[in-house]
Amino acid sequence: MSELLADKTGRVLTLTLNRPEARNALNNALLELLATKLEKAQSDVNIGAVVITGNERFFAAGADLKEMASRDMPATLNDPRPQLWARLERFSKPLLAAVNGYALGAGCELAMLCDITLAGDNARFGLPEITLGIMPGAGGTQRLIRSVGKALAFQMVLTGEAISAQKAQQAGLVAEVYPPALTLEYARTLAANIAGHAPLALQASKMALRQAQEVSLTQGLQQERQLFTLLAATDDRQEGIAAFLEKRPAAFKGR
Ligand code: CO8
Repeated sequence: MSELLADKTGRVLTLTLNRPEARNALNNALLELLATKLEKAQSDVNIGAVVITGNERFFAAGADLKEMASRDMPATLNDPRPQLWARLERFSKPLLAAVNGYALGAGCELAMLCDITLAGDNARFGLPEITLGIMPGAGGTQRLIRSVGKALAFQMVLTGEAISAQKAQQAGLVAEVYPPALTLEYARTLAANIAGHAPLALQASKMALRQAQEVSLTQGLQQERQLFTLLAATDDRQEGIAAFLEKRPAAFKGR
């Protein structure tokens, strides 16, 4: 069976990490599968949003330590993983994570790369790299501090200790917490709701929100205004407003 399962229901693609014997550790082959699926989903007009999930006990236990063990400094310098992560980051449609159980190291980094993270109340988010004599290398320090702030980010990275779903929600890492058996179902429902909106407006919104974490307020406001103006040229903008005024559901076409 594939290490990455794919299911398309309506406009939502669900990608399930499936290496239970290795606690869904993200080896290069699995990252490659994930990147390839997201690239296909990017150009598929029938996919409006993607949910990444694991199983009820493990989202992902981090980078594959058996694969990493043999990598010295020159091998790490030429590691394909930064490129693989860059391919995941390029996905411009809404991306959700449905996390049950452990999201550790690169697993936590994958959840943080997603736009909305939903968690089961058994979820544990942590960056245990420090306990292995290394440090986070796929956005762990950068995304975590932007998401949860200085105090908790330093605590998590320097101790390597994981936090609960409830604490992650209080800190802003997680949007909603559910009973584990319902996490995926709620994530797919939310993704379906999102995927019903105008695709170009979704992508522009995602771009603007992401930019907010990178640029000054003045630059961010300029970019937001430019994207807002561009959307005025879309059929879906006319349709969305007309549908509201005519008291009917909008029929968006993605143009
Ligand atoms: N990599 C490879 N194999 C793993 C991993 C992993 N991360 N985690 C677990 N496994 C394997 C174990 O080796 C074991 O295999 P085997 O049966 O052959 O001995 C099997 O999964 C079961 O493991 P456990 O018995 O430990 O399972 P438990 O259910 O008792 O515990 C845990 C589950 C809590 C998840 C535990 O396995 C654990 O702590 N795992 C390691 C977590 C960790 O340290 N993750 C961080 C990895 S480092 C990282 O992610 C750096 C990212 C840098 C990215 C840079 C990109 C450019």
